[in-house]
Amino acid sequence: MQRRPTAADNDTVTTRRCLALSRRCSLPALVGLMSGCWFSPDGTTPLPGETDGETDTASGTDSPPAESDGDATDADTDDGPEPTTGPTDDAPAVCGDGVVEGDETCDDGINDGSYGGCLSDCSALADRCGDGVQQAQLEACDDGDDLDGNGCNVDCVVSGSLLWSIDFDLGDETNDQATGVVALPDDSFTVVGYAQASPAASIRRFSPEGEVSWTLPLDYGYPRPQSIAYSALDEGFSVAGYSVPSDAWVVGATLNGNPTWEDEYPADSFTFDVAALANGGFVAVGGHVDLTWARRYGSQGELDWSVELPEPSILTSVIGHPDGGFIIAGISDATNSLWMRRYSESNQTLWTRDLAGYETPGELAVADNGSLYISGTNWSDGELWVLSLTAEGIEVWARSYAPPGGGSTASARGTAAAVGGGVFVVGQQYDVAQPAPSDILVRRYSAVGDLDWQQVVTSPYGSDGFQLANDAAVDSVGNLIVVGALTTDDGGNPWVGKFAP
Ligand SMILES: [Ca+2]
Ligand SMILES: [Ca+2]
Ligand SMILES: [Ca+2]
Repeated sequence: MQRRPTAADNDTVTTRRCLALSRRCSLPALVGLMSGCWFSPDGTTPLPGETDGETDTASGTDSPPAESDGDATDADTDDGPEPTTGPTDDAPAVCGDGVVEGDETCDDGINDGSYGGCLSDCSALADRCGDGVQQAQLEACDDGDDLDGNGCNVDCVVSGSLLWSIDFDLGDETNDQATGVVALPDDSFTVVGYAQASPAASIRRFSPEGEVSWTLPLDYGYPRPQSIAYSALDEGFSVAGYSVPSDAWVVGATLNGNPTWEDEYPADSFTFDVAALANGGFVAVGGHVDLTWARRYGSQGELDWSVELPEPSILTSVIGHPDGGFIIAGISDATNSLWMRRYSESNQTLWTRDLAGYETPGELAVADNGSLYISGTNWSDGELWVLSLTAEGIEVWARSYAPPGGGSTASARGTAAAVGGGVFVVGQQYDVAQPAPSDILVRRYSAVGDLDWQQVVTSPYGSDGFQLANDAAVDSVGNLIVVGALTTDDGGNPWVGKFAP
């Protein structure tokens, strides 16, 4: 996952906003924007959200690239004047030549004042996304800052907007559901799911717009795929799950959906999660009657390492860490608490934590800086919880949520780190005030634990049925892809929705 640009990355952020605008801009206008789209019209007042320390860098005053590498001997071989890369100070600026120079704030070569462009005298940018003013026909919002998730995003889309959603048949008309999703570097994504009452189960790859690229059936009796991981290094997937009644398996597949390897276990086993490792390969977690286990695989599915643990009682999640190691989490029945352990790249235990008060943990997530998130459900209180931890497993903050109204409950099933900080938690909401037995719940928390936004998704079919989210993934520009299930006119279907961050 790419790092979300920060305020320190003005050039990167500028490029992104301008690219977001490019759908509405001519190329010359875009070129003009690239050099100036972060600046207030008068060039003096910081935009809302800018701090005084964030100085302008694109007012046509960028220094030309250093002419030498600092080697003082350059002077010995070049007695002439230093070459210039642009007009000299005494050359008159020409508004309309497509070059930002002199006192010009912008110059896109057209300068007709149209949206996203430049005024006719090159003195200021025209109306645009990022100017802090909403142009009603063109922008859903515009808060002028460089933050996603705080109500209005950098592309002038309302934070948390459901950009699109789809559902599809998996073979029968009962409660089919999608259980896992992973985003790929090109912002396509891959979903696993299964049919409740038939052997149908599959891996399905979608384009960023939600069109199916391919489907790979999973043929393991009555399979219950639980999780999918993607390794960019190995250019392949791994899917973990089990088959009814209970045979655990972990399988590999190529980028094109061809099966490559598989690992199966004896009866009475379950596999709940699989994760890709920073330096290639995968780790899966599961368990059987008396033991839980973690198994580490190489890129071709070779078993590199495994461990069996008498405690915790169930391992529900595993996530790779940027340092090459991984973290596993589960439930300790003995203490009814959250159990976590971090391993190094060489499979050495770095720490183990047992945290009381967090029942039924769901999924782990890791931020780009290596800090951790996990969410879960305290069923006894009818509330979901989310926990922010340092990479050493020290609690930073914790939040819980239950819908208003006695008898309403919320549960968390999926966790995904937001680009630039913060975390998404997805799950299910039973709201006694609503007709549906349950709806899809999506919440975004900031890096310090504030609720940025929440969405509750009901069935577009007008059904009062059963909706839930099982998993979530974040693509390279920060969009959130959520998978789960939806009640339709002809039964339950796997559901996929894409949300603006
Ligand atoms: Ca010019
Ligand atoms: Ca605007
Ligand atoms: Ca914003």
